[in-house]
Amino acid sequence: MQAKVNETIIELVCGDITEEITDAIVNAANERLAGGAGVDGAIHRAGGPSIMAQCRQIGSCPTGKAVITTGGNLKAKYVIHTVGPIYRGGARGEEKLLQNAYRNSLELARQNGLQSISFPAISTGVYAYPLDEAAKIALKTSIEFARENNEIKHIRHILFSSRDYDVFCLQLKDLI
Ligand code: AR6
Repeated sequence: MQAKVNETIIELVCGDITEEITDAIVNAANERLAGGAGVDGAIHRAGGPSIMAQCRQIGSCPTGKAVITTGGNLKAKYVIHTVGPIYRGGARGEEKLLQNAYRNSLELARQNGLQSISFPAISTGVYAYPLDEAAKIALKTSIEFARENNEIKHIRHILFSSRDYDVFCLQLKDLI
């Protein structure tokens, strides 16, 4: 499913983010940039050791912020590593932090002259963010960014299961 917002196509896809050919893919990392399970593990495995070497140089990334490395062996030229919040009930600023993770990743892509970016469903795995709420924040932030900026032409949200894809589709229909 896709929607056009000004000059930007926002697209939902069911698939594996390591296969993406966008300028950047986004990693759902941890603050230590230490690698881990889930999409983080998959990106480092597919991208090879040069990505971790750059992460070590950078050192860390606070929750809600984003940093950029090259894409190593991936088809994408860059990996933007962001850190979503750990969900602890919703009253600890999680919504704002998740919004910041998307927003700062998009901003970093724009600053680097990138035109296309692929996101996983940040925080919805190990970090346990409820999927429908996380989907709404992800898509609202993408739509807002596309309304305010026209440099990024393609924002893709890559969902790892058909259930996640269906939840994102429902939220996108609600928002456009
Ligand atoms: N392509 C697309 N999406 C994927 C892939 C893939 N190859 N693999 C998993 N997902 P998670 P988080 C989905 O746990 O919740 C790590 O250990 C997955 O199904 O990867 O932000 C980090 O080091 C889920 O929908 O990230 C951190 O410590 C989504 O990606 C912590 O987990 C996010 O799940 C971050 O937790």
